[in-house]
Amino acid sequence: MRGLAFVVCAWLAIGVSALAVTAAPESAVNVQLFKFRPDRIDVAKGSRVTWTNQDQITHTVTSGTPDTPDRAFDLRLAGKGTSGNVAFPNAGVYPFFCERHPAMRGSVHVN
Ligand SMILES: [Cu+2]
Repeated sequence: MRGLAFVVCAWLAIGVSALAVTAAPESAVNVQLFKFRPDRIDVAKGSRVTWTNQDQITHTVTSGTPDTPDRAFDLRLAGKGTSGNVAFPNAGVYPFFCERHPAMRGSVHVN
């Protein structure tokens, strides 16, 4: 019985430290009044960016530009309060736009 308690404690300790190690930095973009706010976001490699829709209507967060969408990611945010996130493991500049409102554009700069 004592052995089991020790194993459980050790398992909990490993679980908690693993969580701390894998927690990637997070960055947030609001989608509000037909704009991405901010429209440029700078993050470190390995970060996760979360977009949250503050408008009542559906917006998308689609990778690429309206002329050349690449759909490396394509989030559909169907109304107020919906959100989605994308991880960026590699450095680079990742433009995105809203497929329903092509004037809505932004970019993620991963360093
Ligand atoms: Cu939109």
